[in-house]
Amino acid sequence: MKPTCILIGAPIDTGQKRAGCLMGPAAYRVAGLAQSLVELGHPVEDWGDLSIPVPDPVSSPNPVVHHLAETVAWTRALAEQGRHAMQKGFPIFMGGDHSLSLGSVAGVAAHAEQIGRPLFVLWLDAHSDYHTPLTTQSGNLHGTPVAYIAGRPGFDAFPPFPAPVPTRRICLYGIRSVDAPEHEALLQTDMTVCDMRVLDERGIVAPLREFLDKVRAENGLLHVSLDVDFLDPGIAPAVGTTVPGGTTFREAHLVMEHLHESGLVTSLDLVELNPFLDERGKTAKLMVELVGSLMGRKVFDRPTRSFG
Ligand code: 6HN
Ligand code: MN
Ligand code: MN
Ligand code: MN
Repeated sequence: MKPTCILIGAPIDTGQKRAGCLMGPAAYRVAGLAQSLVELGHPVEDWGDLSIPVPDPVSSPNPVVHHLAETVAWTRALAEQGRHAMQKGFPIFMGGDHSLSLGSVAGVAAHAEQIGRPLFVLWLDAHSDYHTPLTTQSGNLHGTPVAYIAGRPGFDAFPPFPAPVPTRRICLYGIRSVDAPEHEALLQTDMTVCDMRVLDERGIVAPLREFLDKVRAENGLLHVSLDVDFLDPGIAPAVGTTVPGGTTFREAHLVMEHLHESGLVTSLDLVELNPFLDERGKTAKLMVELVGSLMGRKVFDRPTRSFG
């Protein structure tokens, strides 16, 4: 029996300054995400869009940080819903900007801890998102979730992360924009950092296989966080933080196909889609296709693969 896909919409715009990501969940629905999963044989439950109560004000020690109270409220709501969804099936968190992952991964981590399995995180992104609310220069909290997940200090306004993920279980994949304070902090860790240079030289598959082997060896759960800017802006223009030199159409599908074949992925974020910047739904449709590949769609279905 294929796992039930649970769609959770999180119309979040407050982790950055360009309006539009809040239309993301609607765009995924219009682009046919649920239908495509049903065609692949997955039961689908759409739990609708989350919302947050008007938050109490929170003061920030770093004056450039904006929308801290709203982000904390989203984090609580998503962590709660995410944990619940993990008990029922395979959650797909539809953002919303990347501040979504502060909460989605918190929920997933709480579940992993409860069932006593290690959580691994694969971060498909142009950016490392390793700022803390103290180091961010833009004040945009979508640049901070990896630090929260890894248990870096500086998140005092947030609920304590349930079970911080050791950095050796986190893999950044496709990155090509890292700020100086992030770079300095990353060098102090044993995180697997597959920047674009690594992928250009080694190919898109080999480093992924190595990370998946680690997940398998430890019987881990694997959370995948897919930022639209992982993709080259030429194929995925609907994102506020475009960085040239991203993955191609086939590279991105190949990553998803390998993730499917691994059988290891247990939850997924779709983040940073800004439908207001899209060209006739092109990016939303591509993201839905990529989810299709991750959930089992094949270009040509052979009984076995013999590529080694
Ligand atoms: N994202 N490092 C930049 C900042 O503002 O901190 C960009 C962050 C991008 C965030 O990819 O979700
Ligand atoms: Mn990101
Ligand atoms: Mn990004
Ligand atoms: Mn940054």
